Amino acid sequence: MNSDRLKRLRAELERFDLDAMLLRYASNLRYISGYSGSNGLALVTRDAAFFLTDFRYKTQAQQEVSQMQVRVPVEADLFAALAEQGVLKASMVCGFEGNRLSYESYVHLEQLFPGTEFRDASMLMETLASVKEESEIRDIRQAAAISDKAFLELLNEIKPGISERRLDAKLSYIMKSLGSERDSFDTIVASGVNGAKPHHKPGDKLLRKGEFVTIDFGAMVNGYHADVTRTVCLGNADEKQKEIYAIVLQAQQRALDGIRAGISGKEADALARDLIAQKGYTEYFGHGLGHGLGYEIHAEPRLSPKYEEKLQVNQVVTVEPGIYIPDWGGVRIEDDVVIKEKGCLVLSAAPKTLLEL
Ligand SMILES: [Mn+2]
Repeated sequence: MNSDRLKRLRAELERFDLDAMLLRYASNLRYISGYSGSNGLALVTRDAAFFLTDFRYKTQAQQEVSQMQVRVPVEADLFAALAEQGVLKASMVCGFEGNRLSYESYVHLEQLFPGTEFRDASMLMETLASVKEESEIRDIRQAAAISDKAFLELLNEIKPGISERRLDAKLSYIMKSLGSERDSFDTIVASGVNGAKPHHKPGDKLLRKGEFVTIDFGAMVNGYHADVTRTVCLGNADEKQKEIYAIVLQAQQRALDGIRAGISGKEADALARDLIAQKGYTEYFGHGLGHGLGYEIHAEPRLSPKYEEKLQVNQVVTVEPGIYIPDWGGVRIEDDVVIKEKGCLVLSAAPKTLLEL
């Protein structure tokens, strides 16, 4: 685990005017402590750091957590166990993950720590994790490389008569065979008219000749996600399919060429959105151009019309324009990129010329 992260978190505590930060969410715990189990709690103050978990994860926590005092209380309620430690005092202002912690847990905290002020600091962790270290970029690059390879293998399986669900299962098998820890998220396989639904759930529908198939998938390496989408055609594409595919590809290329540190998420989004609008399909591109990724599949920063913040060097984002036409189908093309000062580095490399299988 990179020792710098705890230091950076403490700098953020100062910036957010907090005395402590309470972490309960798995991705955040992993980021700060190195712990990759499912149940844990960390409290980081300006000069101390405690990690609590239960008996099941005792050995794992001792192996993975560095730079924090590890406690494995008999008490199963980790909030109550934290109270017994006496480190979170009534005079303190403590940040918590307002976007992750349940309401029930929040109420419980207020009861256990009367006097302590709990303040939503969701953005603190999001901001901290959005700029990637070299080792993190290496893991995402590796996850993207496995995804690319898996896609090429999968091409042999994409033929008329196979169901979306079966294709999903085969892709998962191939990715794991190539070293993926698990699927980054539930793979989307959307064929024919189903392609009009950006987040279609693969079902029993069989693929047919003449249809587009959109596959949105990703491998995982050391907890880091890849998120890649390709759309292919079964047999020869017709004129309309060629037109839509070319627009999406051109929009994506325009974004890849223009994204760099210093422009806002909104400006990045507009690179692709303006082109799709010029071609007359503005209402058929109803989602943002992309999102950050790391231990989380959807994270800061966002590339969307509402995101005014500037992109920073070494943030990793997806670039995924799409056009979705009801009762017709859709096309999405998605790559993962690292933002650099003068441009961006594309991590995924599966072919993007229109494949007619
Ligand atoms: Mn995505």
